Amino acid sequence: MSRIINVGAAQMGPIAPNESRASAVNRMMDLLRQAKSRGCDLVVFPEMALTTFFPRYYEEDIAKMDPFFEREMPGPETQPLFDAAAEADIAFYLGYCELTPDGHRFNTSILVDRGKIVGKYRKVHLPGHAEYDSRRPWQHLEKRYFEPGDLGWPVWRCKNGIMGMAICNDRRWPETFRVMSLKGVELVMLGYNTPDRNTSATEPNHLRMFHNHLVMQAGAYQNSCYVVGTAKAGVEDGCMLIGGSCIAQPSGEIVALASTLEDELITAPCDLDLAKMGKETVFNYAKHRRIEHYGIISSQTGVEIPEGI
Ligand code: CDT
Repeated sequence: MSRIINVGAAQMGPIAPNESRASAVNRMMDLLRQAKSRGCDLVVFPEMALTTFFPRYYEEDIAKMDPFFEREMPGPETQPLFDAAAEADIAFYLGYCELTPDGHRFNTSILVDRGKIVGKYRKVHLPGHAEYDSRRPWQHLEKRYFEPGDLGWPVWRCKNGIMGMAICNDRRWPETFRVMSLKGVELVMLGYNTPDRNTSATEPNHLRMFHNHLVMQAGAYQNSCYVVGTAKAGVEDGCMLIGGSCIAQPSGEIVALASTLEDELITAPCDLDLAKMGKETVFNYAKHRRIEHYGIISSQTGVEIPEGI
């Protein structure tokens, strides 16, 4: 039986700080309609797809940011997206900010199929800082507003494949992909909001896009899986976010690439059986991994230069 699924990366242009959930959801429903007309089975929306990327703003009292969080999912404003996707028989990944009933805040994504949440992921690698930094033109306060995810990287069976999720900065860390690929992942979905310049150090701006693709293509190749990366792009309240949404196949090659900084759907037929070749040959983990040498990867966080070298 063929395991070709049509996948869409539904890039979104900027979301203004005062843009309503209803407006963002309408934009996503329009992208879903396009996805239906192009035969998609699965659509990946960006990180924080319902609101502006608010960690660029400092608030002393973090509860003042609660309007950017969802207390229920789906809620009244997101239910129409769930309904439209169920009607179209399209599964989707959605990034949003989660406020739990007991007061925990996470940068979260969900996988929804047939109107039901089949998977939830909470961002593990939170970038940025926790306190106001006067040297930056804008802040990146994810460490202030969110707790690190507490769910690890589960994988789920969906659309005949094994699927996993990650969020933005996670793509820069090989551990993200490797944990999921040790569970057989065949397709990793990932939404991002990436400013076009590094505000913590001096670095040529073009490297932002280079690194964006470098890490997703490497993740796809080294773990023999598809990677679907979807941006929120364009100028949000004066802060430029890169686009470059793409679908990378298990060879590491990009097979679909966005060309705008606006709402734009890119699609590719993804043959999940293509993931088999790498998993059975070069990256046959059972045959080739040498875990006796990998211990410090999970027992040591920072660099410790060995004594006497
Ligand atoms: N949202 C998010 O995680 N953004 C970061 C900004 C750069 S920090 C290295 C990212 O990884 O794209």
